[in-house]
Amino acid sequence: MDKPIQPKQPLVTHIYTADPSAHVFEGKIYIYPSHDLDHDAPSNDNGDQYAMEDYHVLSLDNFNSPCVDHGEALHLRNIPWASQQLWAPDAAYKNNKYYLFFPARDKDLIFRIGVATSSSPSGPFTPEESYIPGSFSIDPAVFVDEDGKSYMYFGGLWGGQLEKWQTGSFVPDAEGPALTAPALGPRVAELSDDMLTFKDTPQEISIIDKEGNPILAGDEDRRYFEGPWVHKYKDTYYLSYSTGTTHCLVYATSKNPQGPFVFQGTILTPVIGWTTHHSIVEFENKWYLFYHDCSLSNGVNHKRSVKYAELFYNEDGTIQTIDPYKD
Ligand code: FUB
Repeated sequence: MDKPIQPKQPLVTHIYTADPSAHVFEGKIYIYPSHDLDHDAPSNDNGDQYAMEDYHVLSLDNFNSPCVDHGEALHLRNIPWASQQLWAPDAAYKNNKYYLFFPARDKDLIFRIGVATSSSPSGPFTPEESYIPGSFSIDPAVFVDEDGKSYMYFGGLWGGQLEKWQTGSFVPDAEGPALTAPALGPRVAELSDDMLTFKDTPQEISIIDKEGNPILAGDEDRRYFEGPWVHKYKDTYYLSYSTGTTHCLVYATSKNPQGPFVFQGTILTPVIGWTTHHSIVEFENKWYLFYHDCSLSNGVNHKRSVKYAELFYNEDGTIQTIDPYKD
């Protein structure tokens, strides 16, 4: 019989998995990861080595149970508008349906965000004919608020192409802002009731320090890079994300799901591997961080494995920093 999963250990070892988005659906924990390919192509800053072609959904009955791989839930070949690179996905439940949101490059090699639907949280998912109109860049994370409104947060620098959208259209040669200028923020868009389109043009989220000043592009310990996630704890919205070049998961808080968000601190110190990407979920009154590292592949950046750790809040709502390699 399969063994129960252990904290800070790979959830599965038969495939490489990354970018976990965890949700509680139908009383179980479902994890929507990227499925890293086991190839030996060279790496570059554009992320070409992240050449993923399909998604598998994982689930846990609870934290004492083995992890189930439900098999292929969606393949690139079945997505009419996409050409390559199925990067970090997320999922949501609404209207008695499950929605899988995912980034991929379109036929012009521009990253867009697509959606696919299923009657089951484990798929298979049927993609829409085209990507979400007005979508761009990578790393969609969908937060369904208590009032029923749904928001998609997205965006990533470098290979994620966010720098190229500063004017509102795609400018292939565009660079990021000067190091002394405000950093680019993730984007947020409210989703339509059918979850298939944006209600409005996506807006840039502002991340500020406790004095109200914008976090600057040169502040690599705090500025937004990629991998947004939003959760709510005691009436406060927490926006957490990767700092990319400094390899931390950090967070900022707000009383409004669209910000501005005030920078607070670090959730996870660097893992083995270049990327760090996560989700935060409540299950049976405890909170958990799902994340990935490259320990199983001995440090190969594009061969990652999803793990989890329990997450603790302090009395004032701040999050205790997790060291991925300490018990
Ligand atoms: O998995 C490909 C990319 O790596 C994701 O979209 C980023 O967040 C980073 O984890």
